[in-house]
Amino acid sequence: MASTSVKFAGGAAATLEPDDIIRDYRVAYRSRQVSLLARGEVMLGRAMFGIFGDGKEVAQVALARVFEAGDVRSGYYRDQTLMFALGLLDVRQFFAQLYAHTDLAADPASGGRGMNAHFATRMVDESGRFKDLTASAHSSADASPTGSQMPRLLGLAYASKLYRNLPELHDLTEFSHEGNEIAFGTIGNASCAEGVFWEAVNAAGVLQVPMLLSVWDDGYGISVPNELQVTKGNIGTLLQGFRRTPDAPGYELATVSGWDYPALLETYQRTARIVRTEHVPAVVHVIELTQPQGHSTSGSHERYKTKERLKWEKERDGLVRMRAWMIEQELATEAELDALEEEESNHVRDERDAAWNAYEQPIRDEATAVSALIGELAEAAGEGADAVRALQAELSKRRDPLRRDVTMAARRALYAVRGTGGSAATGVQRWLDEQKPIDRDRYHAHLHDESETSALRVPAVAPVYDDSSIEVDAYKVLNAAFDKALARDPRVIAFGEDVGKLGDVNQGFVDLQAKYGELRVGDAGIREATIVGQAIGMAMRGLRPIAEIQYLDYLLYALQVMSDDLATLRYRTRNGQMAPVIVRTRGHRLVGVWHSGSPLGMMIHALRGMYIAVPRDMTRAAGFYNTLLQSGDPGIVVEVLNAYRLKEKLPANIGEVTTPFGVVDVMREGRDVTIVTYGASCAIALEAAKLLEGAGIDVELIDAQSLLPFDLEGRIAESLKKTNRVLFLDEDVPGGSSSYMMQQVLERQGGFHWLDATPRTLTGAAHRPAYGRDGDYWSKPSVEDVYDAVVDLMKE
Ligand SMILES: Cc1ncc(C[n+]2csc(CCOP(=O)(O)OP(=O)(O)O)c2C)c(N)n1
Repeated sequence: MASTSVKFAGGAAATLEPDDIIRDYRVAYRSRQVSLLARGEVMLGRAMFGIFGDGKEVAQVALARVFEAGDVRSGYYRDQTLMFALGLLDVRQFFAQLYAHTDLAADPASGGRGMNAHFATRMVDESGRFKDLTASAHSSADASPTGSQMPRLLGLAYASKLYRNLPELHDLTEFSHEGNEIAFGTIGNASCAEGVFWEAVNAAGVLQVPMLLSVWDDGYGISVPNELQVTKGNIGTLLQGFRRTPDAPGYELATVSGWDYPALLETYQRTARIVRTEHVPAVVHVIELTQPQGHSTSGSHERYKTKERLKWEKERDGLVRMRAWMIEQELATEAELDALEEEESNHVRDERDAAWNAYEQPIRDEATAVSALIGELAEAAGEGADAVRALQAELSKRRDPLRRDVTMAARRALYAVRGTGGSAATGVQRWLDEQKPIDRDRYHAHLHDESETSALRVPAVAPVYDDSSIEVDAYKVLNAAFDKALARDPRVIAFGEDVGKLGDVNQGFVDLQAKYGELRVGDAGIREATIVGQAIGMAMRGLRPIAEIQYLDYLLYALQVMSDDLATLRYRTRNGQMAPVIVRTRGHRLVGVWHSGSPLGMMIHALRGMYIAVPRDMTRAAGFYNTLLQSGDPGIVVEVLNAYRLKEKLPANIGEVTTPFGVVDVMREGRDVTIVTYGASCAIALEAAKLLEGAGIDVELIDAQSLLPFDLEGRIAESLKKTNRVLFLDEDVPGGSSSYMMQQVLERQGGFHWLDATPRTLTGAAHRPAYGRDGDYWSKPSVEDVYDAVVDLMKE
């Protein structure tokens, strides 16, 4: 083996010892073996689906060389080699995830929840607190939608900018050493056709953040070639307009072949140095990459690649080229590399077997236990014994039983004996009961923060009014609360369209940029998806972003990011990562198709994993912000547009007021009928209740206050015990969040038992509101509509 170090063009840091290079080859080769054997596991039926990083190995060992402790990755499913090289993943863990092993010790990225090759490190400890993120490199948790790593990547990089430029953050050394960390992104060439790619790339250029993005270009997105993905068929060409010049900030750009190890090393060393020191974003376009086994286990690439292309790919296989280069450089002999490869092949095979046994043995043990239990049941059963024996035989026959096979056999055995079987049946039932909490933990736990920082555990603090409490325009209540929050905690960062200089379109942040600076209260471009993504990345690195979406109607652009990334983050990492983001927005009735939205049904269905508050006034809104700021949960607060104009009394303790989630407010007590509503509809319902007094109808009016979660105390069902009638009122479409409220009350709270009349909903029309006050009157529920609906209900 050669003993001299190898110097690459580019000089400086680009010197590697031969042992380092051999280690890189070892990791790259190991990774290839993983791809080959893992594919076999899918073909064998031991895993449902496989997608692997073959063809990208050499680029990734070179990229790993420039990572430092504290750096963070936001990438996608091709990055197994990078993860191996960084020591953030081992072979056994890779296979454990392939098998969906639910033991966190086996699959620390997701505890069996993530799909194969969805990488993540544990950034949060068991008690729900951030670990010291600067002690090692980390990977944010991958998600499947192509391009979805981009908005989060922006935020991970932006956090470094804040940690560097805000001295008040410099002592938070468990998150950053003065912003010295790079956020590394990876993306496939075809995913660069996604809108969020361009939005994030543009924003990173505007913000000048330390982001180094690698585009792994293998020419295709599954079967669709570059020519049909991006203009000119070349993402690198398109990005040239982003290149920085002496008089205009922009991007550092580089192009390098994915099989050329020395060139890759040199490119990454040079680029990372610029990104880290100058805080300039960079894209490295890695071209001529290959995909030896095709896109995934779902189909073969021979179906869409020509023979010539397949031959071309073979010739450019990075492993083959790196091996030849090492021999040519006399870094290793053929025999030495043969030996290394054999060692790695054996290692990967052994680790695969160990991962499979660790996954399968506990299930086999469960199958044995249940088989014995239902065997006893067959003996004791008064009827159905043959059916139970058939279930037992079927279970025993399964070579690789799944956990569901075991549970299904136990449940169906009980169905078959129809209440006979005595103590044997009790034994089967006991086994099922014992599994319930275990399966809950495996498959349901950690949708929200379950630790002491849960938003549901933040103590409620009611507003306090004293002699000095004056009536002010409602926005001033919010403004005072935000002022206190910014003063109290340097991690609180507010941003959005027109939030900085203007102080937002309704003045919640007015004058606060002047007081706290542009980085604490800032303007953002018009880019809803990456406003939310920016907040996700920032929150994952310890900051407390309040990200504003100017109007609720425009939340749709950010909905994908919230639904796929933010709302699933804690769940998909099984409590390994969190992003306590606050999304601030304003909505409900104003005017017309695009400024009157109240699509709460859409939100509560798409955003499980977040909390959603719909406060009817700004004091309550301020209270929800204060609650969320103390918690580890992400949430959305929807402010009521037409409540800014009203007057509210400014509480003396506005900095401390907290509004609890899942607790309703009874606005008016009454005997005859319960109206359940929230947000802007509260004022409509209150006015209707006053009119209904004249008709001798006494309304109990309940403001839900938060929809996720919804009335945890069951207060509404209590109300139904008294009134026996209920109307669910809101501005969403028919069957939207009104139906959700109905399900929560009638089914979850058991409210159905107390009803003497049909439960009703009164909602907005099925279409968006027509423009103008008249359009509003006929599109959204009016006071008169509520009056009529209640009178009608009382007739029943
Ligand atoms: C939003 C979305 N659309 C479609 C898919 C299905 N899909 C998965 S991978 C892929 C191709 C991605 O190609 P590229 O970005 O070039 O990455 P590569 O797999 O080639 O590394 C597609 C279309 C997806 N996961 N997400």
